[in-house]
Amino acid sequence: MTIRVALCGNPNVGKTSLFNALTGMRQYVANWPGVTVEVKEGVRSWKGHQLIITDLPGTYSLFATSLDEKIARDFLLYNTPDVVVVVADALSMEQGLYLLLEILELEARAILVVNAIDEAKKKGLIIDKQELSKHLKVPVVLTSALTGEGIHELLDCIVSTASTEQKKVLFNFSDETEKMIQQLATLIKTQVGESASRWFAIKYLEGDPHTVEQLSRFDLQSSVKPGSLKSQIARERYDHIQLIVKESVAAISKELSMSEAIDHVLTHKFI
Ligand code: BGO
Repeated sequence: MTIRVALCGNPNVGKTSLFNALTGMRQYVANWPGVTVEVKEGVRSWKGHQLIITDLPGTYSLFATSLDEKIARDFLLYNTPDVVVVVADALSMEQGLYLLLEILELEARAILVVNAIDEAKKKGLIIDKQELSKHLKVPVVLTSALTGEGIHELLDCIVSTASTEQKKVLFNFSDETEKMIQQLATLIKTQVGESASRWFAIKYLEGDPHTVEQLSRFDLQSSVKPGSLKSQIARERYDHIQLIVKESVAAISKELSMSEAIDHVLTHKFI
């Protein structure tokens, strides 16, 4: 079976190192017409399967304001890879989890990789992958691209995830926000299709310039202002992430209090 895998994550989380660990020397620059940013692809055989892994440009969100973000988002939206691996840094997971929540809106089969687990252990942090997985409803693999820890587990996880049923594991916003999303999704579903309508509704309410432009011909502005829920949506996602991190991160080192451990993972300000 050929499995198409997209690797995405914030810049500097070890995505390139992980890509190298997964694909070794079997990588090349993908030939994407009209795309000036270099995108690498690599191939890996694993237990009878061929994995084609695309290393998407590092991005903080799928808000299409930069070219890198637009490339990553268009790839996920229109190429629909079989599995999306979202790489987060064990020492500052917050933004990586934010990206994951956005990607889940695309109804992708996603895996969360928490990389640099060697660094987290050195600092006395325990990251409970079962707990993370329970809250996020996606498989979680802890890796170190530096030592190779977790790489085989990740390959196994990609193979097993590829053959699972594609399921909706959407983050539920507050009732008030959900109501606005659903109202807008209903208005646009004939234009963008049923399955993408929630994604476009959220992006419109966040004020994503690309989506606002795409939907401008439908004259939605009289009923819903673009960007009207921008801060509300971000706040609800971050609140949810903070709760998840509080449940999933613990301190093993005596010098590190529990709140310091959580603060560290959330903000990376500690030390
Ligand atoms: C330098 N563990 C540890 N400890 N470090 C890691 C891991 C890991 O699991 N994974 C990656 N790194 P990229 P993006 C560097 O380059 O893959 C390190 O942007 C240095 N360079 O080695 O490039 C990795 O693709 C000098 O560190 O990330 C790299 O996502 C001194 O994280 C950095 C120290 O990895 C970014 C580190 C000249």
